Amino acid sequence: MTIQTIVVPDLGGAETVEVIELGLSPGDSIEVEDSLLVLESDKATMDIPSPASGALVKYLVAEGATVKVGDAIAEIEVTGDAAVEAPEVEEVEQVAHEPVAEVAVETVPEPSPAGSTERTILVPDIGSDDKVELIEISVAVGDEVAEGDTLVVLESDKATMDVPSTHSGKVLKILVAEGDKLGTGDALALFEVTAEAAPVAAPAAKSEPAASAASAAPKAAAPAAAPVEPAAAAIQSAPGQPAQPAAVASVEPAALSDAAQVYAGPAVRLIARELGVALSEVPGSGPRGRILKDDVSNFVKQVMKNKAEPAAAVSGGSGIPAVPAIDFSQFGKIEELPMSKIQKLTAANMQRNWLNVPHVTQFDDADITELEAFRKGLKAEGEKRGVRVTPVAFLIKAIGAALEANPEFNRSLAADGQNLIQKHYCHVGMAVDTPRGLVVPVIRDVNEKGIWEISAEISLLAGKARDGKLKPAEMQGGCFTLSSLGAIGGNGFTPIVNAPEVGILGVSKSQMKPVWDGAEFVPRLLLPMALSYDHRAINGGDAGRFMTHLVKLLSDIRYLAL
Ligand code: CAO
Repeated sequence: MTIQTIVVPDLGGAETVEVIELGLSPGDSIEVEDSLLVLESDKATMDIPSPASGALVKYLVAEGATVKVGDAIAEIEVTGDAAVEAPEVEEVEQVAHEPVAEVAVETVPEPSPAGSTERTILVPDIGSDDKVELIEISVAVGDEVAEGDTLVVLESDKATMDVPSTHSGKVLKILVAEGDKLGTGDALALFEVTAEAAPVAAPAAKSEPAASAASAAPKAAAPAAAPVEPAAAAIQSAPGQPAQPAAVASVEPAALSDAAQVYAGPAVRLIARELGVALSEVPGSGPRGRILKDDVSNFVKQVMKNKAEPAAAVSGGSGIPAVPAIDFSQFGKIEELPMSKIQKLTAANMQRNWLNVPHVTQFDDADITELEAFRKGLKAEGEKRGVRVTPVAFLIKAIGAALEANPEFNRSLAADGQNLIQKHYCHVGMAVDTPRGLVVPVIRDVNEKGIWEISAEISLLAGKARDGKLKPAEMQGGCFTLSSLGAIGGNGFTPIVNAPEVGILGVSKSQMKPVWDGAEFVPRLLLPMALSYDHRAINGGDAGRFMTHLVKLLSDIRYLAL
């Protein structure tokens, strides 16, 4: 039995790296080249593969530890003939890093009749004779590309490389397709380069001969190593970390596809491709949101489960036939009005909530005769305080109390569709009708506030909403929504639940109506209310109790003081 200690290999410039993924458990068997652990410098993510077959004895470091060249990181028990002798540094170096190159893009000038310079952009020296796969073309014909913008993304089985442009100019022709296997010197694209950028041709392959397999990957991250700076490859830059300036920082997010933007190592990308998983849809649980192998397998499990149990999934609603497009001009004069951003968001949210939430709406009237008499009595004091008290303030106060007494309504379905999140705070959203569309500012901690304070916040938030001055934070965190059309009119309506909340109260215009008191009809002011709820989280009984409680609070506001 040979125990071999694995040490941090030559990092080619980076002084220290962080241990970001320990993928095995002691005793796990491992084959040559299987990833032992993942290290990350501020520029590159590196799988450290095993130099031999065997089993992991133990890791000598923890996730998050900072290590440097030569530090011992793991022990493996080597089996059979595959035992590798010390010194391990060299052994590990030889297998640890895929040659991912100082990717200096070589260009070939072409004669141009128009006087502009056409250049063919070639795959740079990738430090290996092996072909690597082109997984992403980040530009299109006709694009004006700035120097440093990513042209394509290449991927070997160990590393992903952004290949940036050494020139500013216009893409005349793309000479490759996604999935192509490319090697050093293969033509990538034809450019019409702009005058000032033309001289930057970088025969990097010649001035910096192909790096050895042992050192190429880390060096790709070291600015000093690349003879033509903008051409250096950005390998898997971590979100939130300083990326290689010329390679990634200048790339507009829209110019990169999901594949290039996600934060995942090469091994994870390989698995994702094999399984047909779009990494952009996979939530990463690693440091700084890095996507781990487990994240991919959990994602696949969840997708399979959702297929098997569609009713349990929180999202869905696919497979519904689209409404056919119609040319309305055949019926008369029309004009096309652009939707505001808020209108588009509202449309998307409403459709999502309507499709995903099994709605039930329950109706009742609250007798607000006394409430209104009391509210009107507050008018003089309100004027002194500069606060206008409308029925909405009482409704929000009553909703807070009803949520506290009926905690089922202060929940959300967890994203897995298997759990409920009980909230122990009480923030109520208020739908506000604005010229740009519907917005829902949130009044926080309503149970800790009185009618004056709530009234002042209603005025403030409704004003900000109408002026388009609401901050995103002021529209987040709602537990339940109130939609009041009382000032506008109507007998009733069925509001759509503002998921992931599970309930919404729609209030219409109060009206004097004759009410039988057991002896005679008496005139009472009745407020029509409609409570829509998510029947996955709320039962009819819960809703009945919530509504009855609300009616009681509004019909006799002394209960609000209890
Ligand atoms: N019945 C009768 N009168 C009512 C009432 C009701 N249910 N609710 C409010 N009113 C009265 C108020 O008392 C006020 O009259 P007074 O000044 O005489 O007291 C008047 O209507 C105007 O009230 P308001 O609308 O200015 O103020 P508010 O606090 O009642 O409402 C807000 C604030 C933001 C809820 C409201 O302005 C608004 O935007 N409502 C629309 C919400 C909406 O669009 N919902 C639909 C969403 S789903 O598409």
